Amino acid sequence: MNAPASILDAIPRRLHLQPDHPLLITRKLIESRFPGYKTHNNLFPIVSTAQNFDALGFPADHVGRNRTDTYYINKETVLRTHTSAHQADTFRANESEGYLIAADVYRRDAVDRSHYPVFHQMEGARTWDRAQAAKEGKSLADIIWADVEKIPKHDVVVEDPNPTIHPERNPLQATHSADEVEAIAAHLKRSLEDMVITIFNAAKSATDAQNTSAEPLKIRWVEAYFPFTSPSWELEVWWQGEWLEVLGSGIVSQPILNNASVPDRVGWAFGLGLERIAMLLYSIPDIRLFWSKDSRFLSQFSEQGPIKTFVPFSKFPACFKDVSFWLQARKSPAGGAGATAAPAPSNQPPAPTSTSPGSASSAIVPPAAPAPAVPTFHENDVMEIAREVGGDLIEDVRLVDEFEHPKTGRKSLCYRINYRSLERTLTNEETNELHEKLRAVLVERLGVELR
Ligand code: FA5
Ligand code: MG
Repeated sequence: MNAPASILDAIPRRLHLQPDHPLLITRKLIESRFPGYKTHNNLFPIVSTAQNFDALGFPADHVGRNRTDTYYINKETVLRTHTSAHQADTFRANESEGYLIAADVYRRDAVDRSHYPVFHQMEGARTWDRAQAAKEGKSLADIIWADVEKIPKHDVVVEDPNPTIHPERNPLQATHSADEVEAIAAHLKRSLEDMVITIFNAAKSATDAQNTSAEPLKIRWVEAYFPFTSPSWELEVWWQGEWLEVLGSGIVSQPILNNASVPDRVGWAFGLGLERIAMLLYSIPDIRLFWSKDSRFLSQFSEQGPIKTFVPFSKFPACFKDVSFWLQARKSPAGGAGATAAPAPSNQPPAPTSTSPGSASSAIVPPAAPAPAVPTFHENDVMEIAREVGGDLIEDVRLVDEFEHPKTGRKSLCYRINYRSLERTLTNEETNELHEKLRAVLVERLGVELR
């Protein structure tokens, strides 16, 4: 069990079900663009590793399974890391051609304005029945193209430079035809573009109403990889000067459908970050705000009436503090006479980051055969300790310096912690106290040596 109290406390919050909460309003707005899709908003957050990983084809050594990335309740039970944990069961129930699942998900991850260890995803999927098409004497691709025509058209220019199928980067599955996949991909992309454009237009009318200038919408599709879809894509939106990833998607791996006893069905699935979409919709600048119980936040949102841009109640000052430490192994319990720890591994490439779910942060991985006494350092541990100690008073945690001692080979890291409350000005004593505590917990848990 590696879930701290701060995470367990979030489980009953269920923000996507709270009346007038921006995540509920965002969820409903998205649902309205998928008429006829069956919605599930009450699925229990604790799932088996079989549901979260195995059923989706995650290899046994996938980084997403690590305790550095995932909260375990016990060896075979986790807090779901994504709504895809419910794909197999929902396909098996086979209640509808399309479904949407909104739920809270949990990940050890980076700490910044767009990442939070508890967030909300919406999963969507749409499948078609090949056997039914054959019975009707129609081509499945033609049936799907006819459905594509039913999705509202738009005139936004979307960057989508890559071919739908790429033999190495984004391959066709063995049992699929290129014609079918082109049609399914068009249905997927048009559906999700319609959703994002709807959100953007609602946001734009909100800002226009307040007479501020809004930037034109810029969106793009990029190739992606997931163990449970192929080909796969991510959709990104230009937001406050950066590309913000809002969702992952792709053609559902056929073994998932086969194992769910619906081998005749083929289709697409996506998973989006509800907070990311709500941030676009309301111009909410920081993901921590969704957890606020402050009425100055909550009173700004209503299910009735038009969307109104969020007005930050005030910008309170930030306070940056750095912490530098040597990576160092814990002394062995046997206590080998003050045994100085072996140097942390160096010159290792960062762990792969495009793997999903999670892992936006880099890991400093041990050599192929790690010396057993050296605990692996993972940046997510720093992130979590920061959240635990500072809670929502920490806005951002960033690695600002890395240094390797030329003689000893020991490695030193420096993290910059940005303390800022969303609700008030922090006092110096308060931030100093938090920072001292943070330093102590880093030593205690990670066995690092402060510089
Ligand atoms: C997934 O979780 C896949 N299950 C999505 C998927 C579903 C792909 C079905 C294919 C088919 P990913 O890890 O990229 O993918 O997360 C999906 C979205 O969740 C991201 O695009 C982002 O919008 C949001 N997200 C991810 N991590 C965080 C975080 N720490 N805080 C807030 N939002 C996040
Ligand atoms: Mg992703």
